[in-house]
Amino acid sequence: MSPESSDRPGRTGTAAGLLDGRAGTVRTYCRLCEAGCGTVATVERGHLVRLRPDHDHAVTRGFACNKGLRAIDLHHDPDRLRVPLRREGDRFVPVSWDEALEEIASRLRDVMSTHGPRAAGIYIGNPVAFNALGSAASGHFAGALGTDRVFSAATQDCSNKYAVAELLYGSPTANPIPDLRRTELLLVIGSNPRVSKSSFISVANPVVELRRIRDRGGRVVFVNPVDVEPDIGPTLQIRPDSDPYLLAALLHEIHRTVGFRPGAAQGAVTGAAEVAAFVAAYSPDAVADVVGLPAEVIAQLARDFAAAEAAAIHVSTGLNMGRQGALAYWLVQMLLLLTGNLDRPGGNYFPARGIGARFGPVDRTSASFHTTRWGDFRRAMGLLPAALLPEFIGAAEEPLRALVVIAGNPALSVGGGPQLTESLRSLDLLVTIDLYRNATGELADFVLPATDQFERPDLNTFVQGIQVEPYLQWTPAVVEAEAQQREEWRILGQLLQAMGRKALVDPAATDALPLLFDRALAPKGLAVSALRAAGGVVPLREHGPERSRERLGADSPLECVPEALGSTLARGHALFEDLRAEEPGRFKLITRRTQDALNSAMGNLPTKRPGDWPNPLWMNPQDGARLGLTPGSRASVSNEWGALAAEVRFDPRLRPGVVAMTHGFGNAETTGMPVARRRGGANVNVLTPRGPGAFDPVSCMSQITGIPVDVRAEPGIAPSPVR
Ligand SMILES: Nc1nc2c(c(=O)[nH]1)N[C@H]1C(S)=C(S)[C@@H](COP(=O)(O)OP(=O)(O)OC[C@H]3O[C@@H](n4cnc5c(=O)[nH]c(N)nc54)[C@H](O)[C@@H]3O)O[C@H]1N2
Ligand SMILES: Nc1nc2c(c(=O)[nH]1)N[C@H]1C(S)=C(S)[C@@H](COP(=O)(O)OP(=O)(O)OC[C@H]3O[C@@H](n4cnc5c(=O)[nH]c(N)nc54)[C@H](O)[C@@H]3O)O[C@H]1N2
Ligand code: SF4
Ligand SMILES: [Mo]
Repeated sequence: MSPESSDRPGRTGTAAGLLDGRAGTVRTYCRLCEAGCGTVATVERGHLVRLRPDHDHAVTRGFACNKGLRAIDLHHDPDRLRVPLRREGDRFVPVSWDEALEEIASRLRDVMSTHGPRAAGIYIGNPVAFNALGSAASGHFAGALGTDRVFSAATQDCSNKYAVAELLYGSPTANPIPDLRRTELLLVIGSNPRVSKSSFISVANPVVELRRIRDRGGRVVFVNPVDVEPDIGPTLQIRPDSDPYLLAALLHEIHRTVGFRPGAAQGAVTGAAEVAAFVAAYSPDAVADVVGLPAEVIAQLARDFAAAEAAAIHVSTGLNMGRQGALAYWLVQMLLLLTGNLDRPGGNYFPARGIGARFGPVDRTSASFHTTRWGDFRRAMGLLPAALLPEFIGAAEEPLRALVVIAGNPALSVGGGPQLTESLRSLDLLVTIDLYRNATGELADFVLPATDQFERPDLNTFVQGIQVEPYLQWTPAVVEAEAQQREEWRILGQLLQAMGRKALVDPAATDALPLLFDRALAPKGLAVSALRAAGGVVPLREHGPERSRERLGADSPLECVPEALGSTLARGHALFEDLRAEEPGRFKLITRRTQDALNSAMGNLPTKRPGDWPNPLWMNPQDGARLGLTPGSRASVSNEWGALAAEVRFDPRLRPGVVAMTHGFGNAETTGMPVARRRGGANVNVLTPRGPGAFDPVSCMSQITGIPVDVRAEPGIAPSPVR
């Protein structure tokens, strides 16, 4: 049978019959980032021909970025996967779905019957978050296999938030967002909203929101090694990976001057004295050198924060990805809580949500840590540290032998470089489910073609609880898959069935969304059919921030220092001494995103300047001059973990001593993405710490920013793209 012959199951929720009067257009929304911008797709004869912003969208109001609108190019990329592929030696050959599913199921069964269910695991990539059915099915898949070996991109970007939210507020997804529309003073820590639109806050045009704060007389202060938005507000150009100590000093100074004053709205709070005891050592003077900011500036910010009628904080990956993302995020919560800015208009609050947060019993004791041969850690959302992937694969006892990667690219997104590549290659079975045969797929035994955002019905579940203007949105599949691509939930369900296990939803189901989500929507008096009848978008009744924690259903009283955080605080004290003892001259490598990239996912799209090195090493011109480097010249960057060569670019907005690179590149071996392969670029994660000690034990978050590196002029190393 030709693998191109269509054997896809019947599907509904497609756009047929939904083309809404304006002939041939379908209202949908972008699933590339958390802004979730409404879009309108034009369909002609079953093909997607145009994508534009949805000007009639009640919330996103016609905003969409260049990257989101290029999702149509991803959709049409001729290098996209069309059929299942099986490795045969060095080649990938097309196979039928039946053959692929049967063989994968049989090999998984073999591995698990010989070595136990924990020999199998999954890695859940970032795009799964924007895929309601795919998310539910991925979690279910691991459970149905009986394995707890679950890895995810979340330990590269946000598991510190999950961990702290769970310990403080009772649910990993209870993360209070800043009240942008009412705040007087907003701290934006470790985020570049212009480029990334940020994370853990969902708003279509964050730069405009921030500008409005300034325009109505409020203040926005950035904390970032890069002067990110000079026109909107000043940046405290902090030394990378030192955020916890700036936050501790703010609390120290507030405690010393006006005292801690939790607001009445927060209900009972216990443990404030323990917070005071933790921050006692961190006066602005004591931290000034470590954070690289003058003590007076820190003290002034503390006074301003305490005096503001309402102050709020937004933190993102620049803070999450340091060595102590959980400590820093906990200090942020303490700063909000102990100045009365949690649950207050203009402060941070828990927005209304169309689907409730999950509260379960939380073990807040130190007994909730797992003891392993690679150190103790606590699993937020059940995740294992991705920084330990090679350790799990190479373990002497109970090694991981089979891995299913769902919409992810750990080979480039996780620290490890060649060592990680080799261990992924050494697996008995590696399966990827993706739009491309990406760098990870290149190492796989099977590569399975997934539908993209235009080829599946969906519900904006992931952004519930982080939206500035809360709403639910349903979208139909805009078009049917042109070749044999299938939805992740169907693939995972079919695999389970082939193994004689129960799928989450029958993979033959024609309308899975209501089966899975109607019950969750019922408390709001909604159902998928109601969203559909309303044209897709249903704004939720606007709730003010007052008593938002209570409304969320969180348990009280709020305990500031759950026992499980004890070791995090102790580690914080120890790492302060480490930072003080650090040799001063060494560069720190930080993260950086660019307008036209989305992690590694858009790397195969042609660019305007194809000859350009896609991820240069950015540095302050002063540093460049000191090292004898000029824009366009070549540098080598190295540390104990690895080395790479890159082209140099200058950016005076960077703090001297700090260099920055974008991740997601380094596709020299990725034959499945020929355009990305020709573009070149280096995998910055060869420099990222990995293994024991390279993650935050309370959250399993990897350290990805603030990495010590040596930088040298290297005229001998050619960074030019492979041809
Ligand atoms: N050095 C460094 N490393 C980083 C970061 C950093 O800033 N610096 N950032 C980190 C962050 S924030 C994240 S989120 C992780 C990302 O980590 P990953 O999720 O592992 O990597 P991505 O590059 O996002 O890969 C996503 C893959 O999903 C595929 N895909 C896209 N849409 C779909 C779909 O609908 N279905 C399926 N099945 N596949 C799809 C894409 O083709 C791509 O191959 O990387 C992290 N790594
Ligand atoms: N164009 C584009 N948009 C994206 C993505 C993309 O790859 N490209 N990725 C999406 C994803 S998966 C995510 S998670 C979000 C992330 O959204 P953001 O978290 O806003 O990500 P970045 O733009 O990388 O901004 C991080 C900022 O932290 C700063 N920083 C680095 N190290 C430190 C530090 O130690 N301390 C402090 N205080 N700051 C530091 C960096 O200079 C940078 O300005 O973006 C999403 N949107
Ligand atoms: S901001 Fe994010 S959600 Fe909006 S169009 Fe761009 S990528 Fe898509
Ligand atoms: Mo991310």
